[in-house]
Amino acid sequence: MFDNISAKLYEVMRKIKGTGVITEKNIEDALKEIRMALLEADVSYKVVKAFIDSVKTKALGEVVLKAISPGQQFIKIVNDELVSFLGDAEKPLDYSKQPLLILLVGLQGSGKTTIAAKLARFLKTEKNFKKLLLVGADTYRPAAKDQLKKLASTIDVPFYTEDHNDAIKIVQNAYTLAQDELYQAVIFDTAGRLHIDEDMLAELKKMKALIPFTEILLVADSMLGQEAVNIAKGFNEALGITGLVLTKVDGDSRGGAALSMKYITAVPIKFMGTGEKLEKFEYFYPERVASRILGMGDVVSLVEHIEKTVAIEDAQKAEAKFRKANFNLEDFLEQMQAMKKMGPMEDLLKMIPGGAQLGNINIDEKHMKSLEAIILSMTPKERNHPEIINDSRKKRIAKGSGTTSEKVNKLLKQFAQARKMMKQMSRKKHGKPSFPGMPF
Ligand SMILES: Nc1nc2c(ncn2[C@@H]2O[C@H](COP(=O)(O)OP(=O)(O)O)[C@@H](O)[C@H]2O)c(=O)[nH]1
Ligand SMILES: [Mg+2]
Repeated sequence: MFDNISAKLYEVMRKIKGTGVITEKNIEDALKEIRMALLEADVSYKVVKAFIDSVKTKALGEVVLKAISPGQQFIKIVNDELVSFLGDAEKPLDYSKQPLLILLVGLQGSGKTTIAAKLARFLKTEKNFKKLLLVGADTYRPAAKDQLKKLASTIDVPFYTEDHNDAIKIVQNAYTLAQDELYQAVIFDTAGRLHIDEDMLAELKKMKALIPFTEILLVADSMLGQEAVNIAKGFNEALGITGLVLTKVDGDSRGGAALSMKYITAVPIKFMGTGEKLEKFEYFYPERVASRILGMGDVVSLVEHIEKTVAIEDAQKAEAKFRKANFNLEDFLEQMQAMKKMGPMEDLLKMIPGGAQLGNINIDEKHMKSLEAIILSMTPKERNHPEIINDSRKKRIAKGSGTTSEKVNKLLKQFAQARKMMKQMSRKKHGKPSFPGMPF
């Protein structure tokens, strides 16, 4: 799943990733392509519109246009919106009450019976449930009960059904049995139809009225296209589902159903079926899925990393000061320390797209450390007015920092040069701040 949409979005993101200056036009163009990619992946029109509008509002805000690396900031916004459209956090089952009563609903062939057995296996092996019951309440298809019975025996979980066609009676009796015998969890497999069908919904509604289900999970084939919306809506309006289970995620579906159904129902996608075998069952992690769709996990973590350590405002303040050319060694020290907080330069470089190829930009951390030591050995007055540093001060600073007078001299010279250049640049009112002659 998602391969197609992923390839398309990756291309859009790749184009915008390294963009140093971003305009409204860049954003509009990227959004147009994202819109196409989503529609081609069969995401519902309504959901595509909501998604694009939401990204647009955020992307045209101050943050992107003023960010240090706007292209990457934009990718982070798209990623965050994807996560939010897929559900903000994985929602496990509610284990607080026992017996855990799980009703599985969905169209015929969606994978309910398979999921019933997968869930039972999961509760047994991963959650250590000792007393589990699988209930065959699909009285619509002749072989349905047998199918579940066979699966139940392969995982050694008790199976319950009755030999008649009254599904409601079967469900009721199974519930009574679960209470009497203190079962910890009961999973009810029900009948589906090829389409949303009034009889089917009426039967399920009756079950819901009789039994206090902990979860009503809609099992849905991830191959569903535009009709996913109506199916999700139909089941949700009739039953008030508590979660979604996406099946056949291993297939070559385009992934649109996942985005659409979560948005339309506002209930979390709790699990995914990723194959016919019973162990092919996973939690649905919105973050992981979003990063698989975008293929830009690295960029997102880089932006998060930088956001965490250097507030954008701080960087802007420093930049403004630099432009005014009253940037002094105190500010220089602050900048260096802020960079240090971000972790080893090499790790940081690795996270920058293409950063691994920047091997020839040699950031000598030892050199940075000795520069820092020199500045730290200065008095605040010296840092603010480096011109007062005479030979005897130089000697004292060299001694304090464990360096030499020559090194102190070199730093002061480079700094004076940099400042001079900055003054010229700001007089011309252009040019990006940098540290000419400095190690970065
Ligand atoms: N590849 C794949 N096949 C699945 C998956 N889940 C179910 N199936 C297959 O889909 C078909 C219908 O599943 P079933 O559980 O009988 O659906 P139900 O009619 O809703 O009970 C069966 O052949 C299953 O083996 C899955 O996650 N991946
Ligand atoms: Mg079935």
